[in-house]
Amino acid sequence: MSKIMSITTTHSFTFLSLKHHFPKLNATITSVGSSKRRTNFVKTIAFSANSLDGIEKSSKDLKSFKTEKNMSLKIFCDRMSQPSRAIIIFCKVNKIDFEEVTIDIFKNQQQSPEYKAINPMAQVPAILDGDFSLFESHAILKYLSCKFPGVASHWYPSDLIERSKVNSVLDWHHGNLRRGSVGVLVSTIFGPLKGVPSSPQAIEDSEKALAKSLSVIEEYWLKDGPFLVGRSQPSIADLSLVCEVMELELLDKKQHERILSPFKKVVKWVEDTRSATAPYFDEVHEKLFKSKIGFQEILQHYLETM
Ligand SMILES: N[C@@H](CCC(=O)N[C@@H](CS)C(=O)NCC(=O)O)C(=O)O
Repeated sequence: MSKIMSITTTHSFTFLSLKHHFPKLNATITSVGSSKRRTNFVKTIAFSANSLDGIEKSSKDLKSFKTEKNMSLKIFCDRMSQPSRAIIIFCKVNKIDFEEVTIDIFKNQQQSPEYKAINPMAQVPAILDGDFSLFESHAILKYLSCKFPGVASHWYPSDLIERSKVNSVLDWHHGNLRRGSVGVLVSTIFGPLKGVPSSPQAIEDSEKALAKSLSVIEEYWLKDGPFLVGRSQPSIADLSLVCEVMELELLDKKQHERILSPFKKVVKWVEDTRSATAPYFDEVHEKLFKSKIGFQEILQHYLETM
C-alpha cells in the first residue's frame, strides 16, 4: 500500500526531523512547499509511505506535530560531556520537563545519520523542541532560559548590561577554559587511551595553558563576588564553566590537586555552584565519577605495558 500524506510545519522542520520522530516510517519525500502564514513561514512536506506502520504506532506524536502543541523537549546528550551536563542540570533545577536521549560519544553514536539530522556538527549536546532543533550548549542554555517563564532570572538576567556580562564570560569560555581543559584531558587521558602517547612536555604545556585560564577566573571573573561577573547567585555561565572544571575529575588525584589547589576561589566557586544546584549536580555527575576509576585503571595498564 502506498499513500500520499503531508505535514505542515514550521520552516526549520526537515524531512530528516520527520525520520527522527518516526524512525520506523518507510517513506519517500514527494514534494516540499513553503508559504508565509501570518508572520511565520510554513513548510508542507508531502511524502509517500509504503507502509503506514511507523505512523500508526506514533499517531499521538503525529497529532502533536500537526497542532504544534504539547511537544516535548528532547535533550540529546552524554553525561560524560561537560556541556551536556550543564544543560541537564539546568533543566532539572528549573523543573523543565524533558526527555533525555543518550548519544554515547564513546560509541561514536554522534556520527549516525539520524543524529546528524538533529546536529549536523555531530556533537553533543543538541535539543529538539517540537520541530526546532538547536546545537551549541550556550545557545541552548540561553534559549531555555528565555523560553520557560519559570526559570529564575538570575540564570540569564533580563537587564541588558547584566546579560551582556554573562554573555561575555560565555564567549570567553570557548577559546580559553574549554581549550585549556580539553588540552590537558587529551594529552593526559584521551590521547593515550586512543594509542596516541603524549610527551611530558606536551602535558606540561597543556597544564600551563589551563592554569592561565584558571588564573583569569580566579583573579578577574570572580573578583567581585562568589559567582562569575560579581553575581550573588549562579548564572548559566557558572553552570557551563563549572561543568568544564568538573571534567578534570577524570585526572588522577595528584595531577588534579596540582592543577586546582593554587586557585582557592575557583575551588570554592565549584562548591558553591554544586550547593546551589543540589541534589542534581552530583546526580548528573555520577557517570563521570564512576568512569574515573575505569579510565585510570585502563590508563595505568597502558602506561605499564608501553
Ligand atoms: N561548542 C560545543 C562543544 C560540543 C562538544 O565539543 N561536544 C563534545 C563532547 S563534550 C562531542 O560531542 N565530542 C564528540 C565528537 O566531537 O566527535 C558546545 O558547547 O555545545
